[in-house]
Formats: sequence, C-alpha cells, structure tokens
Amino acid sequence: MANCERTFIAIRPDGVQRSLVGEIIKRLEQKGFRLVAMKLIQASEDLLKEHYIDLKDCPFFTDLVKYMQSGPVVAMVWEGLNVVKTGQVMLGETNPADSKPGTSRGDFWIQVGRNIIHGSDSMESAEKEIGLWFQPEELADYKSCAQSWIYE
Ligand code: DAT
Ligand code: MG
Repeated sequence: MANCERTFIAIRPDGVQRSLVGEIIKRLEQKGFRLVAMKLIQASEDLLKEHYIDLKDCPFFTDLVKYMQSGPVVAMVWEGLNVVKTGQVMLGETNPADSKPGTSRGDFWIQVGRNIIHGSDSMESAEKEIGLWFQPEELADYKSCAQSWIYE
C-alpha cells in the first residue's frame, strides 16, 4: 500500500548536540507521518562505511565517517504516502545555499559538512538503510489513531 512507504531519517551528531532532535521530530509528526522506529545510537565505523558506501571514492568520505562517529545519532524510520520524496523535501538540499527556509536544513544549517540530518534518497536506499540500522523486531507494528484523519 502506498501509505506504507518507509524511509530512514537520522539526526546526525551536530543535530543532537545542537538540541534539534525535538524540533525535527515535531515537523515529521505534525506533517502526519507515522514513527515506526527510533533509537539514539553511537554508530560504528563499519556501519557508517556501509551506510555511505556509494560515496566511498569521494575526497570527503573519511571526514564524513569521522564526523558521523563524533557523537550519537538519532536513527528513525518514518512511514507514509510518498515519505521518501516528501521527507527529502522537508529536510532540504545537499547544497546549503539551495536549502529553502521552512526545510530543516534551510532553517538550521550553514555548511555542507555539518548538515544535521540524513534522509534516504530513494525507496531502494530506504530499504537498504532501514535493514542496516534496525533489526526487524525494532520496527513497531501499530495503527495510528489519526490515520483516517490523514488519509481519505
Ligand atoms: P545528502 O546528505 O543531501 O543526501 P549526499 O548523500 O550527496 O547528500 O552526501 C552525504 C553527505 O556527505 C552530505 O550530507 C554531506 C557530505 N557531503 C556531500 N557533499 C559534500 C562535499 N562536497 N563536501 C563535503 N561533504 C560533502
Ligand atoms: Mg544522500
């Protein structure tokens, strides 16, 4: 079902340190997406290298992995209609200058290497990333009572 699309969203170490966890979660909750899983985790180097494997040849790869290990991250799975695409729009662009006000990055971020939040860029990456960060039993199975007020 389209309403059951899932994405992986993580608040990165700078987002946690800057006390933006509540604000970012609030935006996703208020939009109407359903929270499926969440944990505060100090990610291992292996996990992060696998998570960013597509960027392994980029000059900033080592710094990126180091930065992601510099503190805990809040790893989450969110569910809803078009959540991958909409989640990315709500997060903002990779280039800080393109991130619009109203997006999490647009409102809270200045420089590319400290961009507070990660979101899956496709349904395939979402599936891969959810499997990487969560065990199947960590994904909560419940029905949101707001469902029929959010979807026709
Ligand atoms: P996004 O996080 O918007 O999906 P991405 O997947 O292309 O962007 O890159 C992952 C992260 O790598 C990004 O959040 C920050 C870092 N990064 C990307 N481009 C960079 C660059 N040119 N210099 C330094 N860090 C960069
Ligand atoms: Mg990306």
